[in-house]
Amino acid sequence: MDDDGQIETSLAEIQSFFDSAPPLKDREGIITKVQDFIHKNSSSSGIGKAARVVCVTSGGTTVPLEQRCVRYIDNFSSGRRGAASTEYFLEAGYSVIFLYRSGTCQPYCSTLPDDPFLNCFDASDDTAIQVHPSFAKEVKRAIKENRAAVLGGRLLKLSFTTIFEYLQMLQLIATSMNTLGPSAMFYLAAAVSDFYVPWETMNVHKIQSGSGPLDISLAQVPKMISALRREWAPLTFCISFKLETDSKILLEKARRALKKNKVHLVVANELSTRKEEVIVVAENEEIVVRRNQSKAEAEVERPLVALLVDRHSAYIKHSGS
Ligand code: 9Z3
Repeated sequence: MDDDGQIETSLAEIQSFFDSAPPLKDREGIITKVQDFIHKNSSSSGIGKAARVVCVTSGGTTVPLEQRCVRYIDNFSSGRRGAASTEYFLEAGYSVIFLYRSGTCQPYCSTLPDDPFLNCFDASDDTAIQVHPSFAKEVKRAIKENRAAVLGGRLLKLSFTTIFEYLQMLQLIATSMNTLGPSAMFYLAAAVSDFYVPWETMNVHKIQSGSGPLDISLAQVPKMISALRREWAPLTFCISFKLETDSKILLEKARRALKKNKVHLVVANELSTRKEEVIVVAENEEIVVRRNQSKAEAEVERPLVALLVDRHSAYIKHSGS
């Protein structure tokens, strides 16, 4: 047991999770995209200058209850934090692998309405569709910035839905990113399921409701952050997030996660105040980061990413690369 009262995750448990997971669709295609992206970014950085690449994870993972899934358990996350942070990392000169839950917030889209296709465009003229003037600035910015980042080879977007897809993709991204050494960073903002139904014990077909209350047993998802740190990408700079709803236990849990998983920093946040402030927990200090409250549109991710970029620079310097 560790000091969180949890049983320490063994590599055997992790292997058995992956062995029993349904195969990742288009695994080879994803590997090629990731490797090409990393290769392109490491060779374009110039002699003696290490490319900075960050993997931002974003959104919540689902736990299917049936193999032909009709019902699932979800983890809360709008993906707003991951999408906004991606914009600030790109602005700071990083290349970003944005590993996001399908259907959640996207970079450069936060100022658009939920259904931009219907609200931003005007089709009253029969010959052409036009952007509604009140959204022209936002739409232009989203298209321009997104296109520049994706076509410029600095933003790779990969989507997941289930916990199985997320962890398989994270593993393959991590092992590839380790080749970049200390100049690679993980920013693990996705809300990851703690419990799941193992694939082999899962109903194949839709669970029938005729037989009374549903009784399902959930297994614990092996703690993959420590595998990422120890096995998959030990050379990289790693930041995890700790989310709680009870502010009284938040810091203690974040400190334990820092120690247990041996990550470099833990960003602690409480659900109801997560857009206002976060606390960055390091080994010897805890830094409160707040959004600039004098500006309505200011986001906490701007000062947060600035602080993390600074800490990452110190890590790179210290590692001698
Ligand atoms: C976070 O704590 C993120 O900051 C939020 C962002 C999910 C709260 P939104 O997407 O919210 O902007 O709506 N992410 C990590 C949550 C998590 O599952 N952490 C695990 C834990 O707390 C560790 S991996 O135990």
